[in-house]
Amino acid sequence: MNASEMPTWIACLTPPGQSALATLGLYGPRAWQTLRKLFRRRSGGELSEQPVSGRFWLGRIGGDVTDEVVVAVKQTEPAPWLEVHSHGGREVVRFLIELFREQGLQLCSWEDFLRKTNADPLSAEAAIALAQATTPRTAGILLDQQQGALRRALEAIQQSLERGETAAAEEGLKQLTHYASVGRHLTQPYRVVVAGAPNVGKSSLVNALAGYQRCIVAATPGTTRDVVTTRLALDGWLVELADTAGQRSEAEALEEQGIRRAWATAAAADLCLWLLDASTPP
Ligand SMILES: Nc1nc2c(ncn2[C@@H]2O[C@H](COP(=O)(O)OP(=O)(O)OP(=O)(O)O)[C@@H](O)[C@H]2O)c(=O)[nH]1
Ligand SMILES: [Mg+2]
Repeated sequence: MNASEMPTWIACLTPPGQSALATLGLYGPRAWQTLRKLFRRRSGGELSEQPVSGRFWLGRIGGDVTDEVVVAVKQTEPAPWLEVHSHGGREVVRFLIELFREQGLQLCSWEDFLRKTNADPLSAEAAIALAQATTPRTAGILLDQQQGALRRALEAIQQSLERGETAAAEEGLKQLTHYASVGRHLTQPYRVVVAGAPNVGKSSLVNALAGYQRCIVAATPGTTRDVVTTRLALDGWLVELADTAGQRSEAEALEEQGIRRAWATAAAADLCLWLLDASTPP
């Protein structure tokens, strides 16, 4: 499909709900002409016939009802890519999207919008993952990925192969494989299960690490029955701690259910901490 045949897309790039501002993205061959039709510059006069990359304007969009917006041209090639910064809130966003859809623009999700506007699919996926980053450390790594870190590593391996340097290529691939599981944890937490016999202090340890009383602590063995999870950042990485029921053989039916859940959670975990009471022999 050549550039003039492709559809023109619109997406809301900011989360739905209450906020002062919202941003709409427009991308495709008809984006600029449609904006020119609907937008009135505050200083008067028409927008130029062709978009100019890096320029922005203040004005209004609408008919009887209008919203004050800032429009920006992010890119002009291979097709115009624009942003409209409007007031926030579901209704203003809905009203603006409808105006553009009446002009033939097609609505897509913000994830698809990133995929359409990013020439490099790896960069698009990194930008989507960045929206889920929960710590400055993981956000920093994802920003680096979005700016092409993985692509550069793959290109370096390819160049080694083209030069016949198979050992260097193999080393590069080994490093990438090593980082694969780390990459998964940029958006998914490390799952750490705290397990052990009843009353050894599992819930107390989870509370100490969480910094608040997340779990019930009591002197009675068998206090924790269900799996209780807590998310926290350790050294800049997201960790989900799971407190579990104490493991013992002579448990009544309810406690036994908790023990089965504890085993299942431990089996799916990245790490299982088995806690022992240091004051009694194991
Ligand atoms: N002396 C001492 N007591 C502790 C320590 N950690 C926890 N306790 C006490 O040990 C008892 C049991 O603590 P919990 O944290 O509820 O133990 P648990 O392993 O979660 O117990 P269950 O949920 O019943 O399996 C409570 O009375 C705690 O105050 C510790 O490091 N030293
Ligand atoms: Mg407990």
